[in-house]
Amino acid sequence: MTIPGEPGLIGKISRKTAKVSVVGQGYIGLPTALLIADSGFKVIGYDINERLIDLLSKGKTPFQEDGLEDMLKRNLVAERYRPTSKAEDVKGSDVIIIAVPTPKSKDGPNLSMLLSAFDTALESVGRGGLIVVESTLPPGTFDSLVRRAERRGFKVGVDLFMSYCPERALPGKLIRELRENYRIIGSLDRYSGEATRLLYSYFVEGEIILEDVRVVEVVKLVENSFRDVNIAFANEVARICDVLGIDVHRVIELANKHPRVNMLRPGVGVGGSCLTKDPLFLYWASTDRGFEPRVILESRRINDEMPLYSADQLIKALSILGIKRGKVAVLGVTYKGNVSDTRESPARDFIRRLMERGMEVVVYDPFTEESFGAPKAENLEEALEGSVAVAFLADHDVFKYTNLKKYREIIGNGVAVLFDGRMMFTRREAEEAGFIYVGPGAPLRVSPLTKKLSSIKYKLG
Ligand code: SAJ
Repeated sequence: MTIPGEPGLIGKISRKTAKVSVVGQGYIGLPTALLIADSGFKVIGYDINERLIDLLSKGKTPFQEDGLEDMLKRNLVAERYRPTSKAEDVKGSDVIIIAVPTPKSKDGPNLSMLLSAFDTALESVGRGGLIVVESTLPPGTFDSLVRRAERRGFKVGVDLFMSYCPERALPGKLIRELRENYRIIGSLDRYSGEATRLLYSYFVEGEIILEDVRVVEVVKLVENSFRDVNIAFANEVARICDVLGIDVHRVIELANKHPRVNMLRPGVGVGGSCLTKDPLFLYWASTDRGFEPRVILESRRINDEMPLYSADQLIKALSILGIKRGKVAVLGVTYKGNVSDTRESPARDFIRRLMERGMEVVVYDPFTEESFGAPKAENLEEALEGSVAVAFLADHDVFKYTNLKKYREIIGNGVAVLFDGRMMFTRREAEEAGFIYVGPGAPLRVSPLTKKLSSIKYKLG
């Protein structure tokens, strides 16, 4: 099947003469297109967003990922990658990869972008070509895409090949994980799977496994549900520790010494476009077929409650310290550290609640312009000066590897609470710098050390 002289699709892929197009130039489509271009193919990067295409044509990426901009520049110069918003440029492609978002709506998945991208692919793919879906699919969707293609007159497995190869790379480490992770490919026929495997083998260093497509649909959702459920457990333990008045840090540290325990980190909440919807795709698919999952749904609820719970925890701590109003410096509003993505970020609800309760919120985040309705500080100093609390919501390295004493000095005199939304510091570190430490699973405690190191008089009770 992988003989270079073979006249069909596999032959073209093995000779690298196949015309490859990637529909959707976002978080996954762009790096995937560039990796394929890097491996020697000519790649069309198609997106309906003209402003994005404009930006890419100038060699600029809309988000930050290590190595991405260099890859873009070098493939533009080598004319191996061409961004376009014209659907006719995709026409006659031998391979079309679909990497558009499949978001959730209120009661179910929203497949409108996927279906429109799929229709573009059907209109554009050459005879005997391959359509690979990278977008996350709810169970049963691949089958309905096959039927959609057949309604348009294609014979899947004969004159059109189709596969599902869900992306599973971690934002923040995208290029590395797209290269190194193992991939699973689902298809109904062997040729589709083998053609996809061959194409991906040019840039994937990890193992490539062919599997029943129905299994692949579920695996992708189970992976993200597993992570979401495990974070929910950590968040639940954090809330237990809060009411018991003990530190979750130490509990997790010690529990994780057990050979079969590996707890994740509690925090201000779970954001991003993946964990906030994939578990629900699984929940909806199962509920529709007669079994209503409980752990998955409850975990989503627990994680969704964390931003407001966290904001209330900070407000309560300040109120115990006698502070009803004041400036809160929110550091980091992206959904996690070292990324510029703010989709579904817990910072949104956290900031809204603080502002509703009369706090003066100022945001500082070197990764994004977003500030969720709060004023933005030009720099760290401006954010910190005169604040009563500093809330770390995204664990960017610039914050994590910082000198907390410097932060405390910039704040100036008065009570300064450090709200640790991402378990970035220990209580001791914060207290040694002169902060009062609080966070999910880190209840308010004004220790003798804080009292000694700080010049202020606490009004307790
Ligand atoms: N988070 C915690 N505690 C933790 C770990 C994460 O609160 O211990 C939070 C993060 O701060 C963030 C959210 O969870 O708000 C999600 O972050 P993440 O790093 O766990 O995952 P994502 O959403 O960036 O990427 C996930 C990954 N899935 C898994 O690890 C199983 C990635 O591999 C997938 O490719 C991606 O979803 C996707 O696109 O589906």
